[in-house]
Amino acid sequence: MSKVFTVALVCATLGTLAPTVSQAGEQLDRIKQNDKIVCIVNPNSPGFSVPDSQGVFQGFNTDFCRMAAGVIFGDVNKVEIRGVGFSDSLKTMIAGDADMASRSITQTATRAAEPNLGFVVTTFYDGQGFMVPKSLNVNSARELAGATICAEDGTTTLQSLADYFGRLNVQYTVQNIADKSARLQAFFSGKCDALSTDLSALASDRQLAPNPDDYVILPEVISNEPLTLVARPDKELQEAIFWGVQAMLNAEELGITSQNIDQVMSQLDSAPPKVKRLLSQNEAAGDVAKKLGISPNWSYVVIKNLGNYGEVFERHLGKGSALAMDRATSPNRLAIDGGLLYAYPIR
Ligand SMILES: N[C@@H](CCC(=O)N[C@@H](CS)C(=O)NCC(=O)O)C(=O)O
Repeated sequence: MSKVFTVALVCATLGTLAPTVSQAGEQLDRIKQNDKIVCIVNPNSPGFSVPDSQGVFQGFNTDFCRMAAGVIFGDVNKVEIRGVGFSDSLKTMIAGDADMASRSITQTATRAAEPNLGFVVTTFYDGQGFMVPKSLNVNSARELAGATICAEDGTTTLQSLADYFGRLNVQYTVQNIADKSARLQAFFSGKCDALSTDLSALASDRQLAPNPDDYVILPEVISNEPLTLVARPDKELQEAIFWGVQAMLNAEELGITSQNIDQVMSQLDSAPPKVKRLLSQNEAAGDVAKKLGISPNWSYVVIKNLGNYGEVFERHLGKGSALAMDRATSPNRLAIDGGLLYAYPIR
């Protein structure tokens, strides 16, 4: 990580230091002039961002790119989604060459202190873990003494490995391979005993194995990885993205889905106050739209086209998907259900 950020600090532009109030929202204005938002994702991460047969990116993370387009333009398709490797994603954002990133970036203090990285809202609460071939007959990370572990520099991964095994006083060797395909190739061909990264990435990478059933994810979770949307620092842009995610969480709490939202809209006058505030242009949703300069029906567009948070999770990552994550035991369920997703008030 340190190497990336030494370069990054030198490269960071000073543009955002301009103090005049009139400049607030200039990035959002520029995005509107361009008639699209440029969003960075992982180029090949099943469930999170992967090109479909038409070459269009699909997945949990890409839906948050579309969410931002829906909030800003009232059209979830006004987005250019670019697949970029992890370290290059941070460099691209720092250099000011993209508007946002939706791709397994942990919000850490040192990254958040970078002038050009605007951390906005955590979309997935994760932690680092380990995947091993079943044939290794290992049931716990504690049994990995002497193992060779494939991991990636420029991420939070290597430091957490050192912390964890240092605490256990266990020796291990790291195969540090920056390129994702080369790293997976090394692991699947047996050059490493284990692969370590975020649990979400492990579940996704497992789908890229010649036979996913040959691999198992170990139970240990060795770090906190709040995977967070990053935007160009800009008050209006950051608020637009933040409240777009909150609309998805509020909708889930209120039982509003892509399937029933038109029915809800047809009876909005007699709907409960919280529903009106979320969806009516005469209530909080409308006030927010005017103040931020975003689409007047931003919350409707997001829920209608993408769904509430739970729908997006289930579609790409849930039990019916290839990744088969059980949301009921995940931190990524609503706070009212015991999870960490706390819907901020739209009022
Ligand atoms: N969340 C951690 C780790 C992120 C991470 O390791 N991402 C890797 C694991 S899949 C990745 O996206 N690699 C693929 C790539 O570079 O495109 C961080 O922010 O440092």
